[in-house]
Amino acid sequence: MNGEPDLLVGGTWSHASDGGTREIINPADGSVAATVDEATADDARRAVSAARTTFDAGTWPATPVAERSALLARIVDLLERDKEALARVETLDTGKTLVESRIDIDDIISVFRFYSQLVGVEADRLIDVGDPTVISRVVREPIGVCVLIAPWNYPLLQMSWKIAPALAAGCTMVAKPSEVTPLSTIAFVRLAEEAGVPDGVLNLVQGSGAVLGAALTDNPDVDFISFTGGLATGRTIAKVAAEHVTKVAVELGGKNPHIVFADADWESSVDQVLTGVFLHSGQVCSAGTRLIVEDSIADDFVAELANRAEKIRVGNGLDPASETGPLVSEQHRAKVEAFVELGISEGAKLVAGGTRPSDPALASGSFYRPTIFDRCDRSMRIVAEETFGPILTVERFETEADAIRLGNDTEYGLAAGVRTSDAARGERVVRALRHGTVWLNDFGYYTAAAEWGGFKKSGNGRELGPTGLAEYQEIKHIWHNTAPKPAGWFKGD
Ligand code: TXE
Repeated sequence: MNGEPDLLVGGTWSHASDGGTREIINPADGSVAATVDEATADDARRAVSAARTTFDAGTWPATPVAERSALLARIVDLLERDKEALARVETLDTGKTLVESRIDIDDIISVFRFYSQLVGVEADRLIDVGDPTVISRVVREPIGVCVLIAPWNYPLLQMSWKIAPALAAGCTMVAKPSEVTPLSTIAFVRLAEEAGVPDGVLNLVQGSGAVLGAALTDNPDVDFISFTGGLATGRTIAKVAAEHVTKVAVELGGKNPHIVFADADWESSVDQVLTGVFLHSGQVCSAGTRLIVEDSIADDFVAELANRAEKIRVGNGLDPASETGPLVSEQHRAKVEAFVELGISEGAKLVAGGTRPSDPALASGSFYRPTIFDRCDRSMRIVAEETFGPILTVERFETEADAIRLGNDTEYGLAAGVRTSDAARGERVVRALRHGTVWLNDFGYYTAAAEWGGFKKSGNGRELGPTGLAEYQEIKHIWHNTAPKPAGWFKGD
């Protein structure tokens, strides 16, 4: 970064093989936050090869579980030490408010702590095969070389959901942060090195998806690819991986319904519908971008949302007065603006936002105002597609069955929210929704101990929880006959 080498391959920091660099832009003001090395396809191959050699040497995969657990605990200590510095880097890079970045780092600490503890209690399984001379056991072994590809909205958080279980399982890995937001991952890898991660176990390259990402995924030496990002890229990666029969887990975002029944608590519903969609300017895979509200309260509810949305303080994430920051880049804002145009042309009724903020102090950043479209329906692309920006669409329903039908009427299935004071109805609806996480009278919360991932086109595989560790493990059945004798099948006479 800024002249320091940023690629870590086999324990050695180096510049890109062709000397290429990339400017990282601070989206709050358009300034250059840092210049980092831009790795090439050759660098990708070097990194995978280092991870392969380290894994095949056998020392790291055979490291006692207690040692790996202690390593993760040391990473937790260093994260605690560097919390504020890492949060500032994340804000500089993504634009999110410092408060949000601090929460990210706390969550990252929880993830490393969770896997540090979990890996120590994961046990093999003994099976009774009905023969006392046979020991049949099922053991878990590290899956091998992992390629970890993360997006730009929660750069280090998403990467930590991959690195922590991969280290816990005894894998080696190549981490590729998004080329838009690599800074916190570079800082983290330096920290992990200080914690004592052995050479070649955690390799780091950053650069474009088209060149570097493609070279990392199209490599027969890779055993597992864990990817978080857009649907189109996820499809591409799954196709490339299929060629090598490489295992893939993909988290591809969502178009998440937030269902509000008329009997829901008013104040927390208004508050959480707003937070659920406008936090981090809507750049959240689980953002509640589709409000599905009972017809009898819809007019009043939407009027209150619009009123409060107009008051949300958009600004530089480093300014404590800001409640939400800019979009991650000019290009991304252009995409969001195109969606707003589309919504208008599709006949949705704009009731809040719909423009850039007028404050001249924000003119050089990629800011966009919280935007609400009322009178939407499922035929509109603005309702069907992930906008990944501060855009809420409103649909109305009359019956519980309608609410469920609308909530499931999406090609995605990552997350959903339900709000009602009728507990029995709440339980019925959450069970009927086909989404990986469903909040009842809450929205957006998660814990490292519970699995995260999507149904349908939101992806496959799970992160976090025990399943998030199992993704990085192979299962082996060992059949040990302690008193071998001939099977006597072939007599040969
Ligand atoms: O993501 P990409 P983009 C959604 C959101 C957004 C859209 C596109 O709707 O507008 O995706 O965003 C790497 N082989 N989400 O284009 O391209 C890339 O370098 C291997 C939802 O920024 O998916 C980066 O590290 N890797 C999402 C990562 O993939 C490739 C969060 C994500 O980039 C690659 C972000 C390739 N061929 C966007 N092409 C979520 N699930 O939360 C790109 N990459």
